[in-house]
Amino acid sequence: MSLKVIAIVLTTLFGSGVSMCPDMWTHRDGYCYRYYGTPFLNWLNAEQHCKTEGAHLASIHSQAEYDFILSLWRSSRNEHHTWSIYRFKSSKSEKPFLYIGLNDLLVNGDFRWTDGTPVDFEDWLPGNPSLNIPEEGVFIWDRKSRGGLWNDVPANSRILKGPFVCKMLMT
Ligand SMILES: [Ca+2]
Ligand SMILES: [Ca+2]
Repeated sequence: MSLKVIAIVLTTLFGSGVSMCPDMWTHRDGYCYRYYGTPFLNWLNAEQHCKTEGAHLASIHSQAEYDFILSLWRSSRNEHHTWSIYRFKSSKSEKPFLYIGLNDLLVNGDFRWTDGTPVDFEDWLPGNPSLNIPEEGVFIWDRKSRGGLWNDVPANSRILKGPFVCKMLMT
């Protein structure tokens, strides 16, 4: 057997025992993540979609995890060349966005992650969250900004349908 074949056999035998994330999911630090570039969904339906996979929309707890999710998203959307479809229209520019699990559905202004983990990291776009209008679900808005990138938007929007990232505990 060549070294390559041996490596493949070893990966087949032992590889699955190392990473217990399902196919299409990426492991990081005990969790599995999956970027969904399709279907495009609003925040509520995106969370529902994650739940059917045994996951939730991703929570973010550190700059390192944030960077990981941003790179997962950017590499995936560039690969598939689909990202221009879901650009978020504003008066000045169109920029892509990505839904994450932060929301204040229960109490306006009281933001929580759908996976129940504590809110210990935030990156709000200047002027957000928008507490005077009904906005409950958060996306990362990938635009050049002097502040952060997170924007709360209507969770059940008929217009703001886009990609999202799910996260679950590695089993
Ligand atoms: Ca709100
Ligand atoms: Ca907002």
